Order: sequence, then C-alpha cells, then structure tokens
Amino acid sequence: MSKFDKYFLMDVNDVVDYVLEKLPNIPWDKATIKAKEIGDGNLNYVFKVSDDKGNSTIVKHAGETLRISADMKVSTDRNRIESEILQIQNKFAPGLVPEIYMYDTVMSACIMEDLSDHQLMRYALMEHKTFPKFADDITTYMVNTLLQTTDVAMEHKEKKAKVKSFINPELCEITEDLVLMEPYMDVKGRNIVFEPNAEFVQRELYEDEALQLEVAKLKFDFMNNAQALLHGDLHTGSIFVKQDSTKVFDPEFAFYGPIGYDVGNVIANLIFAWDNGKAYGNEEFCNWILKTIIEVIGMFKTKFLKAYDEVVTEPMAKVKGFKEWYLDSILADTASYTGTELIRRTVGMAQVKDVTTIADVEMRKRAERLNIYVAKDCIMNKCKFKTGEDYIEAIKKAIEKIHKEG
Ligand code: SR1
Ligand code: MG
Repeated sequence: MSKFDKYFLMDVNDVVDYVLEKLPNIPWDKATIKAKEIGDGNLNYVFKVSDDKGNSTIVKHAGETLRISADMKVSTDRNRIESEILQIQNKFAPGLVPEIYMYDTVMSACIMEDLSDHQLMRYALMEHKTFPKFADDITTYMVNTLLQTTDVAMEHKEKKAKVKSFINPELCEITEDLVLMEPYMDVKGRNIVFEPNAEFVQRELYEDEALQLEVAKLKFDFMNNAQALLHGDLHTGSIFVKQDSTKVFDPEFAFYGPIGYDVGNVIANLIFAWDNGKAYGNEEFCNWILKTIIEVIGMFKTKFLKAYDEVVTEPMAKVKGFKEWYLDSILADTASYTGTELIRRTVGMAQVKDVTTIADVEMRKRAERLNIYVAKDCIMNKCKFKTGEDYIEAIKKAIEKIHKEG
C-alpha cells in the first residue's frame, strides 16, 4: 500500500515522498531533499524537487480544478496526453523537448527532466534577452513534429487511430471559447478589457461583423481540420530557452488540428515581446524580434518543403502543385491564428505579462491597439501573409494608423 494509490492534490511534502517512492534509482540525499512549487501556468502545479548533492527533477501535477479559476474543472487525463505527445515529439524532434522519466495515471503526475539551467522564454524576452538559435530550433521542432503526424506522411488508418487517442475535448473547449469566441462577443463576461481601450474594443471587435464571420469560420476549421498533432498552446510560456538550447514543453492542449495554429501562436507571442521592447524603448531588441519573425516564417517554409519530399508517402500528395498548395493553406492559417492569438491575449481572460506589465498607460493602450490592428489585418487578409516581411509590413501599417489617430 502506498499513499499514492489514490488521487489527491499533492503539496510540497507529498511531492518529496512521491519522488522518493517513484524515482528510487536516483541517489537522493534524504537529509536535504526538498520541493518548491514553481508553476506559473493557468492550469497545473509544477514542483522542482532537489537535494544538496545536485540531484533534481520536475513534477508536473494536474489538479481537478484549474489554477486560473476554481470554477473551471478539466479532466486530469490532460497529463496523460501531455506525456504521450512528449514521447512522440522526442522521437521526431530529439533534444527539443524535455525527457519524461515517468507518467502516473493515478496521481495525474508526470516526472521529467529538470530544465532549471534554461529560462522561461516569456520572462527572458521581458528582460529583452535575445536567442540566436531560437528561429532555427523552433522551426525544426514545428516542421518535424507537425509534418510527420499528417496524412501526408502517415499511413491513414494509423493516423486516424492517433486522432482518436489525442481527442482532447475539454482542453479544446477552452481554446474554442477563450480564443475563438469570447474575445468577439463577451458571452461569459470573462473578458478583461483595459479601460482606456474599452470603446476601441467595442468598435473594433464587438461590433465588427465581418471580422466575427472570419473568426467563426476559423473556429469551425479549428474543430474539424484534423491536419496534424499540434502542441496546441505554443506560446513563449511553453518554451524554455538558453543561448544554445530550446525546449518546448507543456503540450497538454495537444490534439489533431490545423498546423497554422501552432505557427501562428509563435508569431503572435513574438509580437507581444516586441510590444514590450517598444514600450520600453529597446530598438535593438525590437529589431531582433522582427528579424526572428522573418526567420521563423522563412525557415519554416524552407524546412517544410524539404522535409515534405523526404516523408511524403501518399501518392495523391505527390501530385504536382499539391505540396505548394498545402503549404500556402498552412501560411494562410498561420496568419489567421496569429490574429486570433493577438486578440485573445489582449482582451480575453488569459492575458500575457509582456503587455499587462507595460506601466505607462499610453504605451499599453498603443501596444494593445497595435495587436488588434495587426490581428485584424492577419485575419481579414490571410492569403497575403506569405513571408515574415508581410508581418513586419502589418506592424508598420498599424503603427502609422495609431500615429494618425493621435
Ligand atoms: C483557462 S486556461 C487559460 C489559458 O492558459 C493556457 O495556457 C491556454 O493558453 C489557455 O487558453
Ligand atoms: Mg500551459
């Protein structure tokens, strides 16, 4: 009998006992082993367990209610999905995801590699640090994990079995509501609108029926286009970085969906970092972000086209012109979902510190307006966004518009 035979929400002391029981092969120093809760996400508890002899590990533990709101209940099965996808991704993108030591369905906990020598990318970007390998690493991660899980590369019955095993209805519902509905019609009263932008949001989002129609189409694309096994929440809080390393973690929103959702999340979150750099006058950092956006789109396209020829198995996907059509549709989706992420993090329930910590009211007001203008351009003109430069152009156009409005 073990106290971990039945699920309960663990605290720091339980987590120490848990690690001692589950990882007995590590020579833990029982006199100094301790756990600290280091989680910063909206859903789970993350503990770092370490001792004074240099042993350490991370325990990610799912509660029955979400950290962001006790009213929101989500099945603890999300940790199973996360562990399984991390193992798949470790095969396709080795070195770019943390190593999983153990997953436990009873306690809904997952024990993984400690990445304390890395920094959470959102916080590193808020310190205006730059990462020369990021564009290369993230595009390798995306091309390898996404393309390899599509019908282009996989035997179709095997792919359908994966679609089934990664059905993630509760987490998808969060995205369907928080990303693809509530920012446009505050039906659940959960939006958080920065007061100086209240009228702007009313006009630009709540009263823009043409925009709402495009987002309605996107919502149904998100729910029905089982294109590839996505990370599903690929923002800079799901990425650890150091100068020579990138590790993508936290894929609990994983499901089979449109590839552009992952790529668009990366682009939008780079724009949030740019907002912060701009508000604090760091031009050099902002230029690195713009260069990185150009590189991410450029490298994604180049690597995707190259990998496609290497992994394609489906004869119809080898028909002349199909590869280019397929990539074009992913790029249009990327623009659309860049837009939806920009908007939902600006007015929705789950916001980003890059923007909310901008202390100067006028600067924050402008940053938010820029996000919304760029987003609308991306959504309404999705087919025009084919290169990273097109995003830079959209940012410039939004700056001019805001400047003219005074
Ligand atoms: C209720 S969860 C809010 C957000 O946090 C997660 O990281 C996802 O982005 C989700 O939309
Ligand atoms: Mg998360």
